[in-house]
Amino acid sequence: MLVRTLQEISGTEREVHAENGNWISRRLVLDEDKAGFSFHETLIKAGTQTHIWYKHHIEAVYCVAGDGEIEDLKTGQIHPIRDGTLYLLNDHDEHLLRGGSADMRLICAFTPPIIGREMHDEDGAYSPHPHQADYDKARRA
Ligand code: 9YT
Repeated sequence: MLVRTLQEISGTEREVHAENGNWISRRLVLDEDKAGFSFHETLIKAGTQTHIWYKHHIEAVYCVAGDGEIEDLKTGQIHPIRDGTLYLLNDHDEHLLRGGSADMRLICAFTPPIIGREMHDEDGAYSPHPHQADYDKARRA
């Protein structure tokens, strides 16, 4: 069993700040923890917009505080996000994530797991996992 608090990882390698200041990711569970997924708390700053397109990962995102919206760039649909809203990026969905009037606190799970200090590339993606093909096969992608 592993028990870890946000306080313990705050200010360490497991806390990643977006270069543009739009978000902070606190990576509570990483690849090295051998869970098969990674588990993060992400703060999305109010009033920001971030282009995201996880080409190699599936992400589940559950909002526990604040407000914002997600725009699906394939369909043009805009969905409000608030405490109790989940979205699942199960089709490598390209989207815009917007912070609303109060910072959003999001609980996020990634498969394949994030390894460490991944940052979005110019397309809004993270690099593939070293065993990407195994993870794709496991979810019959
Ligand atoms: C919701 C989202 O994907 N935000 C970007 C940061 C990401 N959640 C992370 O690396 O924790």
